Amino acid sequence: MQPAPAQRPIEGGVLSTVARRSLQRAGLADLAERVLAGERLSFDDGVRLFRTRELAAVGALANVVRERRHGDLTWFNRNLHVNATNVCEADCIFCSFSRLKTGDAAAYTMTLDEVIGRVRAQRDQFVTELHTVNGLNPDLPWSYYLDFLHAVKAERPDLHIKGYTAVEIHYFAEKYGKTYEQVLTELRDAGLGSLPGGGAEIFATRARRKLCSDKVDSDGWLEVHRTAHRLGMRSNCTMLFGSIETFEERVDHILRLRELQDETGGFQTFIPLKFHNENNRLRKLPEPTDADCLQTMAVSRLLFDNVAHIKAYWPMLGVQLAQLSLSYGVDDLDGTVKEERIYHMAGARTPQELTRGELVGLIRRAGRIPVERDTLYRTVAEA
Ligand code: V47
Repeated sequence: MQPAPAQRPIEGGVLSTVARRSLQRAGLADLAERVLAGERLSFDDGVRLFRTRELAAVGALANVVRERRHGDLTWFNRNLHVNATNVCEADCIFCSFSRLKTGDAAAYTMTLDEVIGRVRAQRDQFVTELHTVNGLNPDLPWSYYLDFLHAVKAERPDLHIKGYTAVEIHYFAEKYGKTYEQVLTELRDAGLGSLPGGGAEIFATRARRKLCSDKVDSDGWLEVHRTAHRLGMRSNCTMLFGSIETFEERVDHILRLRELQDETGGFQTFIPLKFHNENNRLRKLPEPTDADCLQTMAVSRLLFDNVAHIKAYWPMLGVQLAQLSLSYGVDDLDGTVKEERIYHMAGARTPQELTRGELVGLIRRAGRIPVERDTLYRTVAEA
């Protein structure tokens, strides 16, 4: 595994007296001292941080950790999403994108010509990443995925392809009779650069059974990423929060990821994904509040002492909340995200894309320094 790209050395962030007082009021002074001393937080600490109502104090503490790591630097990239098929065998109750059979009215599977048409349409755009995730489509041959990668790379050799969640990798292994290592090696040799963090949802068995009983289990999800890291590929990790899980299950999820990161060091960023309730079977559940979203970002920053970045995915969080989260532990806003479908089918009201100038403006107005990065967090340009 290549070492993570070097970060610029940064002056440490400082906790204000006001924040210290509210942490004391919340009974979190001991925990804050341990954070400031650089100590690792425990499961119980994580639960306390989720339970407290002192959001501003938790946010301030997370901000200190963020500033110690990154100062004001805030990352984004220019990326394009391609969801090549929404036909899916899995039955995740939170999903608004799939649960379709080929031939159903809203089902689609792109031909390679359509995929290339999309990539070609970006010919004059400075896009550095193609992010592709798909349904688990039983009607496609293995060659579809390899041809997809070869064709995109032939059209745009400079594009980094971040694609296929651990759920898809597991599905490919079962369906085409391969090991995780074989699947990943063949995809990598065809042009895959890294894995996105999707499909993790919530690892705890109780919640996972309810949310997505028929896709890869937690150990399988973690094993796919362990294998990718062993092969020298980097990946991201996510948590779907704000549906039916408890605070304990959120902390358990984060700590399982932290444990794997201790072992491999291959995760680049953690992305808490806000649950959306439209067009799926959880429509009666309220979505998490803005306060819960900010607290989840902050607690994630505090618990993940070994993952460099915390990302706010603006299409699901909302542009303004994503901007605000830059003071709650977040240091990355994903990217321009052209043509996202998964969240927009679940009711996200965010725009279909942000321009580079809009992202730069959002970051600057939050008092931070925008840095355009590539998928592997190498600086493309300081904006
Ligand atoms: O795995 C689907 C989530 C994920 C809903 O790695 C939902 O850089 C909330 O993983 N409400 C896919 N969440 C998206 C994803 C991702 C996004 C951005 C960046 C990266 C990265 C990865 O979306 C799924 C699932 O957890 N999801 N439906 C919903 N209704």
